[in-house]
Amino acid sequence: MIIPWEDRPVNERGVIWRYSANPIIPRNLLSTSNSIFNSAVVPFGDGFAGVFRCDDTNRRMRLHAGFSRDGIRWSIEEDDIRLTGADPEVGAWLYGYDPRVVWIDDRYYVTWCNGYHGPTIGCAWTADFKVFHQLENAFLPFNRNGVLFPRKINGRFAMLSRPSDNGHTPFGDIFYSESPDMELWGRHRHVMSPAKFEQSAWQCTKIGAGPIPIETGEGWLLIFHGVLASCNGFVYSFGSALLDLSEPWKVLARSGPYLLSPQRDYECMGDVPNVTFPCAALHDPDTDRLAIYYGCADTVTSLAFGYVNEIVEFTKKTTI
Ligand code: BMA
Repeated sequence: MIIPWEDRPVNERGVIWRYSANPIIPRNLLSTSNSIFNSAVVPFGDGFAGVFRCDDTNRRMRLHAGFSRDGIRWSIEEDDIRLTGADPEVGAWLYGYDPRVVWIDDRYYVTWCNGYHGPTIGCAWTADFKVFHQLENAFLPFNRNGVLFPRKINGRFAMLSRPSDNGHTPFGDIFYSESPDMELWGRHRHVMSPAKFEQSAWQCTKIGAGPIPIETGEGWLLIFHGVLASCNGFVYSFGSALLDLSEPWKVLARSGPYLLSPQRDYECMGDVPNVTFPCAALHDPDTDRLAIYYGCADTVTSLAFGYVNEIVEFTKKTTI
């Protein structure tokens, strides 16, 4: 597997750096897309597949499957994903956004923010990114940012989520939950609250898990977004934390500085200005390279690169 990559620019001082050809997915890739952002990708076959958040020109929030040989140039299906197999009460589609995708045991699981009397965490599985089998919603409304761990922990599926409200939640902590079967979720544990404003303002209003956590010798590396409520609205940046491997609700370290914040034009201008929102990362364990996919200004999708061991060191060194 050769993941997307570009070496660190000579004068780059950050722990991670942006792809020079960002954004990689334009807002109008589909004939009916208003915007394509906050999307998730995984290795698949000889290349990659993904679930993309495509808001259409009715401004309805839809999920579409996509495929790529190199992880950079994407072909996204014109038709949105039609989920199958759910109890009709749960399966009636209202809206879906901010997907995550992960391989666990023998199949790909998809989680997303699913409309059911308010936002909650929808779940489905697929083998081929053509047929998506819908499962029960993981939680009651209101919840967002449901992110599965890439393997069972202590014999159970494990998920991070962020309980919220029905609107533009100005609060929010990350919690951990377990399930024996991907249907019944419990053993809820608190993971992290927003930081204190005086300590780390970019993550002081609300936080939410981003890509699927990455297992390292130092713990689970979690890349998460954080929000600052500025006088001009929310600003979404992202940083990193290390969670205990067998008790992931225990935070071992958490970066004070962000890894990346909205600074480029395509991050600062769009349907929602000043948003960088990561939903996926590809890791190549042989080279330690990491390619992070993040939505920009709720409009387009971009890539950033780094090395996992450098991000782990940064997290420990700058922990709050
Ligand atoms: C959050 C979610 C994200 C979005 C962000 C900024 O609440 O809706 O999809 O990127 O707001 O608008």
